[in-house]
Amino acid sequence: SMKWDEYYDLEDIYAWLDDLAAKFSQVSIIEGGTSYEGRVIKGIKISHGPDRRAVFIESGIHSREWIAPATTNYIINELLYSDNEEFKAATRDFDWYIFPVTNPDGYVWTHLPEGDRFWRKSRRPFGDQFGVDLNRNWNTNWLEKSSNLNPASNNYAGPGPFSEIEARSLSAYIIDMADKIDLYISFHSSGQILLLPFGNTTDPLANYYDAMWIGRRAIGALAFKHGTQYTIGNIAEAIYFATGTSVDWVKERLNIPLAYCYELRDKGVFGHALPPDQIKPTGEETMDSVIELVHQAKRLG
Ligand code: 0X9
Ligand code: ZN
Repeated sequence: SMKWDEYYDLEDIYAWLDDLAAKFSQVSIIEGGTSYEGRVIKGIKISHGPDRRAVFIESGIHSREWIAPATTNYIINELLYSDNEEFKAATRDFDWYIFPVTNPDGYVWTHLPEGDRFWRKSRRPFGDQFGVDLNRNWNTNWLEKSSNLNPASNNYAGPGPFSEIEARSLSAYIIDMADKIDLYISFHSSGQILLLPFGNTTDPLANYYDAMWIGRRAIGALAFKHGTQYTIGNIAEAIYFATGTSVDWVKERLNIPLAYCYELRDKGVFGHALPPDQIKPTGEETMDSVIELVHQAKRLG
């Protein structure tokens, strides 16, 4: 089982997911595709019965944002082990599709001694450069904002939309079950911001006011636990214009009712080097906000 006082490498996370699938009849291993270096994008499905609507969670598309997979793992653990009646109801009421590490090659590279702790992209070589920003590679307004065609850049969008096997195969997985998804969550760090689509325009999405109202409730629930303050807004108004992102793609192409991207802790102190003693409080507060999102998804559904 996981302790919440350290960050785990890919091997340990995948072994833990395998253990859960062996232990719980409601848990099965799912595969969101393969990485350039041949690793499985491994996830779990939690299902307490047929014909349920779904919650979809992905994290780790930016490999240096270690708190994102750690928080996803914390949520998985709560869904399966918590005695909290609200958490148990949320686990039972939906099918959960959860991929903690959607950029496994990058994540491994951030853990290797000869690697780079602050590597953001995938690891596919382009000449003497490496990697695509996998959160610029989705087929939605590709290459328009905070993106470029320079493989040396941290925002290299790739040679074309869905040119990268990680984004392409995960998107294919999502398409196959899209009509089940009521709530889609992408975890990133940092900045303590809850983001709504879209990143290409400040114009409000169709259900902007509902999504903002629900998001405000979620960051209220989050703050209640440890006092952590989040801001909220669409990607373009809350941070910067960015296109080719997963959340924009699920909203624009698949019309998922509720789609959010969290920029987790912190706000300008440690950034991606968030100390491990913040894993547990980040997990706790984020779980509370996810439960609020699930309540609202259920009310809408
Ligand atoms: O620039 C990004 O890709 C994200 N910020 S980060 O500092 N984590 O790199 C924000 C983009 C909006 N997020 C999603 N659409 N998922
Ligand atoms: Zn990120």
